Amino acid sequence: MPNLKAALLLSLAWPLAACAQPEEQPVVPRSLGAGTGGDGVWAGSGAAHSPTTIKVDETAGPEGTPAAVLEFTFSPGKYNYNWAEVACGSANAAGCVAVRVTYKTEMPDGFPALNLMVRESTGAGYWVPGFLPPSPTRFRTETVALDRFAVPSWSKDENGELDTEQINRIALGLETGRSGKGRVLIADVELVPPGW
Ligand SMILES: [Ca+2]
Repeated sequence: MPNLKAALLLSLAWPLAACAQPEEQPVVPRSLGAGTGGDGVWAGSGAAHSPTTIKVDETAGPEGTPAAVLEFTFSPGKYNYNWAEVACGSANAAGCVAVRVTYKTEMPDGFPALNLMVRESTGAGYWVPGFLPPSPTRFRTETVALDRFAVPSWSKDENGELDTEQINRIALGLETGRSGKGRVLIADVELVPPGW
């Protein structure tokens, strides 16, 4: 049955060939390595009076999966802010239409919803402030369309357009005048193509 054998070989080889195309447009959501950051890198930052760290905990995610854990101490009487940022690494954001985040929060009552931001390689930031509600009891997944993102007053974009092929970092974080210690557990950040 040589034809059947050839057909089988073809059906096996085709997906491999498809994966080998380096500049494929995304067809399914691209996870940035789930909680581990994959080949991207997690970085934590914040105001000097808002000390913030981030590390990957191999079992802090849903059902014992990895999560990036942002841990912070916000000072009384100050305007506090921080960011947990992951690099896209080899995940190509070109053509994506949304960012999907799976997260859980452990922070004092009254703390605000989280900010979500994408950054271009130009340095321009686009964000949706105060959009991800606290989720203290379970991991929550939110999908945020890129057309909701806008340039904040403290950033600028020379061409005034969010260029998806230039997105190389995604960040979420908090800003508040409130004080206290808390954690944000991030189980996944995904680049979402049309239809998902
Ligand atoms: Ca731009």
